[in-house]
Amino acid sequence: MSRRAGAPLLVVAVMSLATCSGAVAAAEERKPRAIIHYDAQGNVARQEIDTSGAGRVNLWVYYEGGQMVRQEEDTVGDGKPHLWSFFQSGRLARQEVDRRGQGRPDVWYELDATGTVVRKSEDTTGQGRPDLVVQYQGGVPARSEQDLDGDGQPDRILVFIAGRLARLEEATRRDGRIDLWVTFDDKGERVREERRTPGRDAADSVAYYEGGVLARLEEDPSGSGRASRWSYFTAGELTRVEEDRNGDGRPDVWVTFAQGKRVRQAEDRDFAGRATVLYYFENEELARMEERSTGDDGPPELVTYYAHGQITRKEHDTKRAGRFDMISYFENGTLTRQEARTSCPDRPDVWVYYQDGKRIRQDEDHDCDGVADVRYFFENGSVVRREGK
Ligand SMILES: [Ca+2]
Ligand SMILES: [Ca+2]
Ligand SMILES: [Ca+2]
Repeated sequence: MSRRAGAPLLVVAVMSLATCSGAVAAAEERKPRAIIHYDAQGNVARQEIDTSGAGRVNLWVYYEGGQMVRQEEDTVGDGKPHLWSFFQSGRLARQEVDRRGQGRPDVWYELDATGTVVRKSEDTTGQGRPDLVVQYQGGVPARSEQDLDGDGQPDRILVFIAGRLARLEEATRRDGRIDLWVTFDDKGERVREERRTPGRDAADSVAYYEGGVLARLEEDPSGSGRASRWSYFTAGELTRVEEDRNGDGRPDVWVTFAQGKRVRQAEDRDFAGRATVLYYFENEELARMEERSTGDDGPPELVTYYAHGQITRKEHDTKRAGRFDMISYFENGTLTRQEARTSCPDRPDVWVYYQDGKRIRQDEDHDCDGVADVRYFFENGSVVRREGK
């Protein structure tokens, strides 16, 4: 039940959202040819049209009850349709596009009564089913959902405001449960990033960005429900870390970084609200430890020096008089010598020598002239000889 058309037919323009065929413009000049199929009632059932006069059908138009319901268009010239347009009551309602050339649609559009896209589904992986769904409002994206592991559950949700990305939600474990929330400013730059284990009330971490660059990170590494580590960044580089070790919400460890390396660590060991132990690092190796009962600003009572992980010297203010009255020297980490100020005002007057960690000799200056007057010799901890006055 078909007959050849005697004259070129009016070709219905395909409202292509995804492709621009140009077929309509070319149709008039190249003398399109069409075959019209009729149904039993004499209504047009189908048209097969060669819109470009290239000798090959590239547009198929289907009718039901005399009304156009579908167009199929070969947009690449291989004789097969790659764009499907569906009509309802004469208006374009849906379109499907074969972008990958697999002979089946991989992008699906839904349009509202004004011809504006309201929903786009896309098969981005060629699996044959959509993994990305974008909802539009006023012709611009409002929300998208993407299934990143092909299990049919969306793992990444994007929320757009006035067409620009405002928020990202993601199930980073790909189990369909959101555990990452990212917000963006009106320049599209990341401002806040929260990670939270599904089922937990409190965040595992919250990162704050300035100008799109990480500025502060708050973490709850122990899962206590409250942040206990705060990291601060300048121009994206870590400069300071504060930690709360006793869970009172206030930091008691302060770590300072320079060029990304730890240079100083202050600790409030007895949670008294002040740093009593300070570590200084050189090339990330411990170089000095200061202990001060009065806190960060007070004079240290004990300073210990280190080289390559071994103790080399200790300076001790045993009387808390504001000056070191006992200095201990170490070799290969073992105590070898001590100098003490006991009664002379401005110089040491007792010298103790050690071998294998044991005291072997003690010199004492009794008249403060800097010269020892008495020497004691030890064996196994006991005086065995005395020299001098
Ligand atoms: Ca998934
Ligand atoms: Ca604390
Ligand atoms: Ca003397």
